[in-house]
Amino acid sequence: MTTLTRRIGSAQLEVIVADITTLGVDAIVNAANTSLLGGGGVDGAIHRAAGPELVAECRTLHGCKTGDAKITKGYRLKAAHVIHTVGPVWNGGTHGEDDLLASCYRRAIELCREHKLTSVAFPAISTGVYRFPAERAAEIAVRTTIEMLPLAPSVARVVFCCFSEPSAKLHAEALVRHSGPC
Ligand code: AR6
Repeated sequence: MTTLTRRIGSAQLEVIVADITTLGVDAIVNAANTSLLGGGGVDGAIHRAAGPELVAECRTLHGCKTGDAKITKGYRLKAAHVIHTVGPVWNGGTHGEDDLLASCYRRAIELCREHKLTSVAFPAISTGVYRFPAERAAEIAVRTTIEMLPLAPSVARVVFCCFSEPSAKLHAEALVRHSGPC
């Protein structure tokens, strides 16, 4: 199984294959929709594991724009917080999809900085129901995260929590490209 750990500056970046709802990090990121009221995929799994208090808090947030992110508590999750972000629906790549996906990672890490969080786990945002090509998404995820780290010194650990071996391989390859082979 592909797992990889790289140190970049003072932060550790990891690629793992896991169910993100099981991770004991300060925040897990949710690949939500603009309503923030739940859905399928990782969104459904996070809401199921967090319990009904999560959707109750989400109702107070009045949705979220594509490319933006909002934070809630984690309720019954091991993670203390959930950062809900809304990735773009893939529509051929000429509708700003790359920038919107990068914005999800940027806004999530900005929230980590604002809330002084030290560890955060990302799913492969937009690569499921929203059909963003997996390799292109992994490159954007890793590159944007690494670009943001100097601006978020509280963040000591970032986990790319993949749900399949092929997804982990793509994230590991991107991490090696951006951090060197050893
Ligand atoms: N842990 C980690 N990753 C997961 C998990 C899990 N438990 N479950 C799925 N994934 P998707 P999107 C992976 O479809 O493409 C929802 O209905 C999955 O394999 O969850 O951003 C929302 O409400 C894929 O790699 O999110 C929106 O309407 C990745 O998570 C819409 O789907 C993202 O797949 C968002 O679509």
